[in-house]
Amino acid sequence: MSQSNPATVKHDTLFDKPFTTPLDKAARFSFDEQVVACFPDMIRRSVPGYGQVLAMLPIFARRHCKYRQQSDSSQRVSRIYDLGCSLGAASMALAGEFDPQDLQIKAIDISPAMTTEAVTLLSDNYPEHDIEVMTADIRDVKFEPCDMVILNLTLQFLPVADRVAVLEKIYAALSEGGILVLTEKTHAFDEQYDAWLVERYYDFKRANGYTEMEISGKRNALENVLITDTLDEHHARLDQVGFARHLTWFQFLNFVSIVAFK
Ligand code: GEK
Repeated sequence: MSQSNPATVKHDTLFDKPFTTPLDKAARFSFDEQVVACFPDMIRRSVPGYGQVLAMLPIFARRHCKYRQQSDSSQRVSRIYDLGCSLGAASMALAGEFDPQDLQIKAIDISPAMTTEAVTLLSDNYPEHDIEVMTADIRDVKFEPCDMVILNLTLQFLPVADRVAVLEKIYAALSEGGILVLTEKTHAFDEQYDAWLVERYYDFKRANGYTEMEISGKRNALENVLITDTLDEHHARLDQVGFARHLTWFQFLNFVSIVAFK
């Protein structure tokens, strides 16, 4: 089994330059071939804490999925969903830390450009792992029983009205003792705090080499595509779908990650 670091596996990364001319500013953001080509570079430079969150996924999986294997005399394989998998970075982070026989990963994304590339990356790097990549809308997927679900920066792209239904399906599919890891961009309820967080987020992007035109182009393209909730709204929704315990385990500016326990 290949033991590559997920941050350095075979991504032929093009530099992220999708919003560099004034006309590009009008483009609505979509996960097409142009985005796929520069995606690993874009997400690392524009999501604070992206690498740290990915690195913790196998650590969480080891605690929660291993427990399930030991408590089950049939030694069944742990099943993990990676929803909105893009190029499969979360699946790769997991595969890199588990033996092939211990995990079954189901990676799903609505964008065929993403899943086509994810299949290549995952099969090149982890040919022996049981990783199924599916092109589907997670709102339509019927989930099988599972031990861990990863929603890494994906729920924010669903219409707000559809979020509860997806979380309800996830809750129903999770085994007792299983976890959901929900990572999202958020906004603060307080306008002044929000303004501070957003400004410091743009400073973060500037420090990572983005120009003013790229920052404003991306902001316009994501308008009405990426719709953030507040942290309180996320926790209220998790309560609503039945998770009795959920904890914000990570926050970096306006990006948060929550673990919800079933
Ligand atoms: C990572 N998790 O690298 N059904 C399935 N996929 C969807 C849907 C949907 N309804 N809507 C959007 N997507 C990844 C990063 S990126 C985050 C996730 C970002 C997919 C979309 O095609 C895209 O690949 C992904 O959600 C969001 O750990 O680009 O900021």
